[in-house]
Amino acid sequence: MTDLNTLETEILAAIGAAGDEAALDAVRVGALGKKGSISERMKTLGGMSAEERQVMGPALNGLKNAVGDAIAARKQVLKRAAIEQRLATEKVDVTLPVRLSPAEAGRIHPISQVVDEITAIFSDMGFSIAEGPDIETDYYNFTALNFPEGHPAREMHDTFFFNEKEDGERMLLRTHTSPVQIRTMEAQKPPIRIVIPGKTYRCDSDATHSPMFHQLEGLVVDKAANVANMKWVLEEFCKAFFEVPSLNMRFRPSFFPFTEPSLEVDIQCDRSGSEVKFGEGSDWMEILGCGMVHPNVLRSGGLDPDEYQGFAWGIGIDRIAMLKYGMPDLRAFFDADARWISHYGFRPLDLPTLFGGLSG
Ligand code: 2NL
Repeated sequence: MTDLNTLETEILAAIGAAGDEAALDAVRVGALGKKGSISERMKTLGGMSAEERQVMGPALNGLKNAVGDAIAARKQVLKRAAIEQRLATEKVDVTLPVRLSPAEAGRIHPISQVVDEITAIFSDMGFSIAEGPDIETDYYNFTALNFPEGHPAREMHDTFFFNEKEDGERMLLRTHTSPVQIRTMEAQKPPIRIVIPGKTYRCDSDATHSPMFHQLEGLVVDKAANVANMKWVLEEFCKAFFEVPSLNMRFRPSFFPFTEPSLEVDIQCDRSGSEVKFGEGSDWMEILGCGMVHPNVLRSGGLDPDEYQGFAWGIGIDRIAMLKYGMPDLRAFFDADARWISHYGFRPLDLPTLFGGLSG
């Protein structure tokens, strides 16, 4: 009997120590399974004397029931503990904001946004969008645009050249988007009304210059396209882009090899506050360059300057994106920093249109 008491104490201690249902089941098998400690003792009842059996039978049965009850009770405790544990760890905070899908969380880069805004404005005026290769020939980048061989303006562009090819020709990274206009004039007859957004390259790098930058040029060629038409187009563009109802502009004489006359355009602004405001104030800011297409450039495009004339302009996209959206450092555009893009980026489904608003 003391043997049974010891066994009971041991088994009940093991039940109390079982930390999960698997451990508890191992204790059950060890005691009540086919070869369990209690079952093995049950098997010895047959070989006992009748008197012995009368004592040991009820004692073993009692032990078996006590162990069975203790296991059942412990099982309940463990089950409840497992549920409590899951409730604690799998708790869902229903007050948290819904996590956005990747498509909704993605952001449009301010440069793409500004290109979309500008092309929306010019599309509305009847312009088409044209594109061309980033890697160009010297002819399309310079010669066709009235940069004579050996002219200092070629040096001013800080061009990235590739190694000479076998035939001695040197390809380059276009320094402006103007080669696309030459290719368009070669390929289609006037009237031409195109805008050309794209990447451009010059060997220059500091807080306000990046070796890869973005330009948007425009070209109109027709029998009577003139400076007054150009001023109207550019004024309408500036009002639409800066989202102001009226704007004073100033045209100053300048020089570009591909235009004659050449003009630089300033727009009225107010710099007295912490940010620049457009359409008001007494300051001026340079915004773009433009001019009447040089007769030599029309000839390069296969057009007779006695029959056709045109105007063109070029805008630095990066600079006007910084101006419109108050971004202080050009280099952040190309850092690929997810925190920057989530702050300055635009929602992908808010496409800029003139009827729905450009910048939302
Ligand atoms: C600027 C000035 C300009 C053009 C670009 C152009 C192209 C052809 C013919 C004539 Cl094919 N002109 N483009 C004209 C005037 C100015 O850009 O300061 N851009 C940032």
